[in-house]
Amino acid sequence: MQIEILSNANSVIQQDNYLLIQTAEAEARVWVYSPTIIRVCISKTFAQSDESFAVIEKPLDNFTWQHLADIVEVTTSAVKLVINLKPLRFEFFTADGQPLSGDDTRFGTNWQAERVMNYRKLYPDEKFIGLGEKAGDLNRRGQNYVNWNTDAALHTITTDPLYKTFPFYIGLHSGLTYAVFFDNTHKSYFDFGATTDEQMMWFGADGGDMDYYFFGAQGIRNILEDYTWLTGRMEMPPLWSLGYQQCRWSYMSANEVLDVARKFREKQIPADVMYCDIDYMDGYKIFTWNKETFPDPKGMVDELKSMGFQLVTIVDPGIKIDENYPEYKEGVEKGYFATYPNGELFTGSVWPGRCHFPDFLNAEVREWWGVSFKALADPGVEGFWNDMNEPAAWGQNMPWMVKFGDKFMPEIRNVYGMQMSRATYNGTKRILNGKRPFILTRAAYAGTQRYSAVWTGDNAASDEHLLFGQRLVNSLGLVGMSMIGVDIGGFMGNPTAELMVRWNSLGPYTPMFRNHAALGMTMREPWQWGDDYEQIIKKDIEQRYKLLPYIYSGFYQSTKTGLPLSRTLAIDYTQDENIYDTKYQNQFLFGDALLVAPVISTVDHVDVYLPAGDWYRLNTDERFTGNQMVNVSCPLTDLPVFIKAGGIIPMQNIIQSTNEQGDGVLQIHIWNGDDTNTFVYYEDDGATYSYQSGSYHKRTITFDPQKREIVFNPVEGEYQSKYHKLELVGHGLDGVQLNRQIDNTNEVFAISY
Ligand code: MIG
Repeated sequence: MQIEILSNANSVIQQDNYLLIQTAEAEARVWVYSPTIIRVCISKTFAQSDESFAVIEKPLDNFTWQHLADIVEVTTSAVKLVINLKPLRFEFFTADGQPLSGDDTRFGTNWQAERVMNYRKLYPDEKFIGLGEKAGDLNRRGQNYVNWNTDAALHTITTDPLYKTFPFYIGLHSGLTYAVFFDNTHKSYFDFGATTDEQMMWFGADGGDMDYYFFGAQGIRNILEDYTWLTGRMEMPPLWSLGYQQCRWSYMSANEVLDVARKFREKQIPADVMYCDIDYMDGYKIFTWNKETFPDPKGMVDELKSMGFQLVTIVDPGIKIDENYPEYKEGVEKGYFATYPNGELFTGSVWPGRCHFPDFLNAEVREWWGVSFKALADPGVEGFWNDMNEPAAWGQNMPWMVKFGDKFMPEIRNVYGMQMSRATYNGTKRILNGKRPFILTRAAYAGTQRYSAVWTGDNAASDEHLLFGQRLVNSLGLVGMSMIGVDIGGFMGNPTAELMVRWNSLGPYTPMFRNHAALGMTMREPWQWGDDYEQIIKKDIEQRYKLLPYIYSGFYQSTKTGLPLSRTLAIDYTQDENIYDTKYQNQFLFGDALLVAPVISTVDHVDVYLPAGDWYRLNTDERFTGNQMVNVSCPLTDLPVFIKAGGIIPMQNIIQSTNEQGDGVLQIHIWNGDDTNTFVYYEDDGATYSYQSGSYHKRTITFDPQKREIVFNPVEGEYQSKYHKLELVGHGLDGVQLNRQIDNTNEVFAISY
């Protein structure tokens, strides 16, 4: 095999809205998408259509560039791209000339046959974060990774690859930030200085183009806003999906599902969601129900709904080969399944036995798949869980000759799951007639936030997985995802009661709060752990329900800015070295005001790092000074959770499900601080898309501790808040009494204390 290194440019012209640069072996194109986003695509072919599964925005119509001897400069108000023509290399600077990131001048972009790579300069102090669901530390410096969506059953905390592909990383050096999104669906590789003698970092893929977007915004919040502008943001999730979710593989019958749901109500433990894993189906045939064990799906869902529960059902991609199965027959007739190159249908074995696999890359197939959900939606299901979509089959691998339209497996594997969730989302959105479906997927590619929530797959019931899971959630938050869950309790293995309790205490601060367990594992419901522990878990779940107004507002922020709900401290404390310390790297902000330190189940004291500012312990209101490590107690009843001084948190009374009206009082908790702080409160009907046409209730709350004043700014939107009273609750006000109730009117008003 030979190596070809991108050589001298022999022509540079502007064509339409891009710069076209030719070398002997390839062609480079440069587009400007915004002042902070520049795309470079280096290709040998440019034959294929310029389609992306991730990107939803278009480049600008024009941009500024100049040709100076052996250099071309593309400049925006924020970024300068210097293109060296001999040989062709790209380097990005801030507008005032500070180097951000560039090609290694010797090797730049190069090829080994179809494999394409980009070698880049590595700065001595450079750190890397991102890539989403990846093992290893928050700072990925010195690590290398592969993207190849895999059913990573039995994975450990070092397994790579896992289920998802997000080829997006953020680089940090010299007090600057930048990011790169490598939009390539082939098997891809990222080496953050693992093996290059501290000289280079590199990324590449087995095929396709060197097609990347460079982000030059300063500050990680701005980078996330740009990245999610380019690849899209989530829509508001149905409110019920933010309640407590109870899953297991499997509740084996309608009676069992109903019994568990009833028990939550009897015990007054709040919950919103029950799940049906694969055993609800007839012989694992997708879009069917087992007639013996689930004889009356509508009756079951009706009864669940009457108790304030929603049901989520699982679907896998594999369609069973069975002449009496309409989905099979129709799929074959219409040519909807993946084939071998000779046109024969590809067959793989999964739960149903021998199966064919829908070609979700085909719009007509997505349409067909979407409509099929009537079998689940008609009886009332509104949540759809997409599993095994790496895609998985027994033996894990699928022949690389398997074809999806005109593309082969190696090129589409990393987007298959995303396209399945796209089909599921668009289809069920239509069927539900204006109600928000809830979609959950295991496999994903950049942009999946537009369609679906994700969970981190088959973790294990251990303390190290508890911490690892949090790291995955935090890292997924750096790639556009916000609605993220881990199997609380651990999927494989049986947790100790203490681990179960501890993990549930992290649940309120996990974007998606779902308990799940594998087949054959001990039962995991909150009442399986003895009375005392049941009471602790109950309190944790209640905490989730109290926080829902805050959490819902946090998701609103995700829909507008791409900022995730669970935020690694790297987002706001980027330059603080301590937060990358492996001891503190799992800590995160949950929304604007809360700092959470995940803790294993076997300790009752833990070191927590509090970054700059003052902090209050949630359960005691004890005030701490930041910028230091503190050793705090952490009994199973009290996970270390802190509130940023000046923090504003809207809460509500404890309800048993999001269906319940509650007492109509929105509590506004504030914690004393030094600086003025604001919180954007957001509410809508929690169920439909009418918020997109003005039916929402949004207001900025400003807390000025110096003036001792809280201002409720005018309400925007036409939705009438379900809270008719506001109750102000002060913390850390040195004995000053703030607590009072007032009417929740839509006009501006101020409360002084
Ligand atoms: O081969 O549907 O990750 O959550 O319970 C295992 C059964 C298939 C894997 C999922 C897991 C689910 C299980 N599934």
